[in-house]
Amino acid sequence: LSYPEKIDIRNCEKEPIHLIGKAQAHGVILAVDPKTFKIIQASENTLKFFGISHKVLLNDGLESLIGKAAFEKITTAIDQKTGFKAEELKIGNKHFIVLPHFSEDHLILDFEVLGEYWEPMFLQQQLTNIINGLDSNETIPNLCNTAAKLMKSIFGYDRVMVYRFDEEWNGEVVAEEKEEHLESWLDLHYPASDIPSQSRNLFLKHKVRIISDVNYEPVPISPYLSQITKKPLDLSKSTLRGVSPIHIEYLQNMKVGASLTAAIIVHGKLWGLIACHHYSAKFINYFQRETCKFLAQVFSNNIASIQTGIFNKKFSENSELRAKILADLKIENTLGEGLENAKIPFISLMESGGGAVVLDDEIKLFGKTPTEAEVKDLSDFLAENEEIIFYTKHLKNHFSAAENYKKSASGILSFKLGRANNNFIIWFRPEVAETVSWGGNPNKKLTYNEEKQRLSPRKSFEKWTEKLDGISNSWQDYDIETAKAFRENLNQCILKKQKEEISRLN
Ligand code: BLA
Repeated sequence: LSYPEKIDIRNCEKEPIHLIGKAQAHGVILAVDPKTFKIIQASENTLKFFGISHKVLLNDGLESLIGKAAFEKITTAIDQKTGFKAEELKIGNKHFIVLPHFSEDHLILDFEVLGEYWEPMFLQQQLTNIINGLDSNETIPNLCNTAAKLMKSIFGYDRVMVYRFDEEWNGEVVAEEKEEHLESWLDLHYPASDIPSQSRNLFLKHKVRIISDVNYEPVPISPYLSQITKKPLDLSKSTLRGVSPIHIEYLQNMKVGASLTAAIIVHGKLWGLIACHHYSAKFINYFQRETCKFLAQVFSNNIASIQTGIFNKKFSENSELRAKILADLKIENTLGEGLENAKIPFISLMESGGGAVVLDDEIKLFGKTPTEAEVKDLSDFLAENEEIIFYTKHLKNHFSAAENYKKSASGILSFKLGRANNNFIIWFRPEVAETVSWGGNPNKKLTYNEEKQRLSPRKSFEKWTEKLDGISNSWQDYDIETAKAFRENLNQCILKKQKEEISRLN
């Protein structure tokens, strides 16, 4: 897909934002051929920053622009494959920081102004505050609140949000720290399409991104196509990559003037974002962004360790319950009868409204469930499924008949028993009547301009609420591990029974 192809709000996922061919206006992007060290592409704002027009720079050697010392550091890093460091340097009488990286067959250099200087002592204090502040939280909500507070106090954005993704990449604002006069967006939900997958994937790479001035004039990179690859430059790792016009429109509709976004990555997966808004232009420099990266990293590690603690606790509680249930299973009963007679119902192994045992065409129901006939149909559907363990919080998405019993079974977790394909243990989760609401007054539509607001959190919220139908609470990793372990236990029981029967027959 070439850029700019017609991208609108229906095909966001397709926008190749890494090939945008534009820079943000707060710095200069140069592309250098690493064989000749000639500048082959440049953002068209070099006159403003370096006092030299981009036309003059093109085909010039890099060394004459950045000086011998900086040039040597960069070439040494290339020779020794040591990885680049940010370098401070002077061009004319201006101080810059240059951030080199490789992209395909180009050496890309991002030049930014040095910006606000933090004394080492101040920096050290911030790092200590980050570690101490974040380490002292025992729950994820507390941790998120602390992270938002720290971000606000260190970087001073008007609004700081911790934005958490669900399994389908919808998001929710789970913590917020803001200037008092702003309306709160805490607890608001947004659909996955607001941050399309290519944007989320980039966050795994660059981790922190600023948009320093939402109302900026995008700076073209000239020439648009690289002479090496005959394609636009891949700016995935450039800190100065221009912003998708769609996202700019979104921010403008929110009246936001600048943003800082940091990735929260837990076990290699994007868990959420720290999203900061400012209501005028705002630049934070490279060193400050590194501090932000550090904060996000400590935050992420703490989430991982709290999650592990929760997992271990739940799993060990469940192990005890499982042991009790198994102790009650009598060899002379069928498994269905055994689970029916056990003092502890198996459905209590995890949060659920009800459950079913489907075994050798016999169905036993526990708690709140669909009818027996419906469970029979459902198990026919499950039998066709390859997976041994199947779970969803949105069953009717997979199996439309589930519309009829979404009240009791919007979500299911099931596993296949033994070697047969049509024996199951199933847990059901009821539909959650989510009490989500739009912050502020949803009826105050007087000032609401449909066309202008087509890309705005309020529109997104409407889109998101439409999707709420027939959804249960999510299955957690400890639920899934419990199911696996219980399956193992029951399979052992089945084997034992089969063995006894065989020995009886002999
Ligand atoms: C990017 N959208 C983003 C980003 C955020 C959001 C945080 C990353 C910002 C960045 O890269 O700096 C969304 N921001 C939010 C949300 C809140 C917020 C939900 O503050 C809630 C408070 N966006 C849309 C639609 C499309 C879209 C409908 O709403 C597509 C049709 C696209 N969003 C879009 C794109 C990007 C983006 C393409 C990447 C921007 C870029 O990196 O150039």
